[in-house]
Amino acid sequence: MSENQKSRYFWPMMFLAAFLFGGILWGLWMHKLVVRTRSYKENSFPVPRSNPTDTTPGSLPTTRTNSALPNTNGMVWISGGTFSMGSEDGRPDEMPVHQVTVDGFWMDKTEVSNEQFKKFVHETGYVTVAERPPNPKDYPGADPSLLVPGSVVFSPPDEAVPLNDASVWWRYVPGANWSHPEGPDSTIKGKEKYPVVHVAFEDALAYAKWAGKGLPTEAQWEYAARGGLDRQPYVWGNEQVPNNKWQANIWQGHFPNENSSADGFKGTAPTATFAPNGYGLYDMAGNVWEWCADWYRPDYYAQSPGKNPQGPTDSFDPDEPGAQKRVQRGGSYLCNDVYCSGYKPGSRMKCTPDTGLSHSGFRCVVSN
Ligand SMILES: [Ca+2]
Ligand SMILES: [Ca+2]
Repeated sequence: MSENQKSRYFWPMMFLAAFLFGGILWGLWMHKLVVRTRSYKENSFPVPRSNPTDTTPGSLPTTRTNSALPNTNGMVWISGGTFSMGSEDGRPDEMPVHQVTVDGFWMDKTEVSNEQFKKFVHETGYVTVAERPPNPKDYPGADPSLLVPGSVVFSPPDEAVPLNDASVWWRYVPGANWSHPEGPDSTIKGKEKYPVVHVAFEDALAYAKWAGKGLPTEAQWEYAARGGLDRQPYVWGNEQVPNNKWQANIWQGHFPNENSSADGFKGTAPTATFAPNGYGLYDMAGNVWEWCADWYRPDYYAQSPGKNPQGPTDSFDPDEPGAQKRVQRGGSYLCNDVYCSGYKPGSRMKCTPDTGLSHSGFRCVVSN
């Protein structure tokens, strides 16, 4: 190549080299960008990639699960942290107070409402436990004429009664269920924002799966209920009725025959009527009980792991040794300090999974 030719091709060659070098740099930059975006997506709030395909026996066919990803509208992000779980002055199953760490999770701001549950039922055709005929095998010796669909409704006596026999104020009502809470002649019309009731554990689980969510562990529930307060007796602080204003829908008066409804509500209240706790969650005290995912054991706190406890692997209730029970939390409109302090954040309740009462509801979470 002559000197002239070299000179003629110098600048085109330089442009070509610069172009190729620039292309390589651009490729590397794009690769880094893609890797960084992927990493961000994977490490930020976990969105389940698909809905659960398993179903509750005898309830949801697989073709009826919701194809939508969980919708976190109406939920609050609860940042992870460590808290003192249990209480020093409660019942023995609330002890020992122990340190528990939970990862962050989303939680419904409110109890699941009638209108939310109705949407689930309409989309899936789900039939709740209370709407199914009881299986005679589960009730040996029972009068077959009594084995009809129904649920247990609070039916207060007119006079004061001893508090050692709950059957005096609970009554099995044929035809009572989530859409007919007091019995076949009752309705939820006009009660769309009220919490759904008569929900058995498997009903709550079926709803949660449909929504792409889950039920809270007992530790998640208590951590959330405390709203950032440390070892306080109430979810709002240490005074039961600050400024003479009731902070939750519980019971005032002599239980179970006198309900003064000083808090404004004789039965359930619309969700989010009372002020939220420190995390923006409503009705973590009172209104309706809320199912948790855990089995119940009174001795669990003595052996519970310190991080994200999932509950014991089996259930035991010394009050009813033959029955397997799940945990419920938060108390209901039937709680008062004489009979039931279940509305306090450390208080624990247990219930057989097939039991839905006129004060049993739930809320959901989305966990990692
Ligand atoms: Ca009340
Ligand atoms: Ca509640």
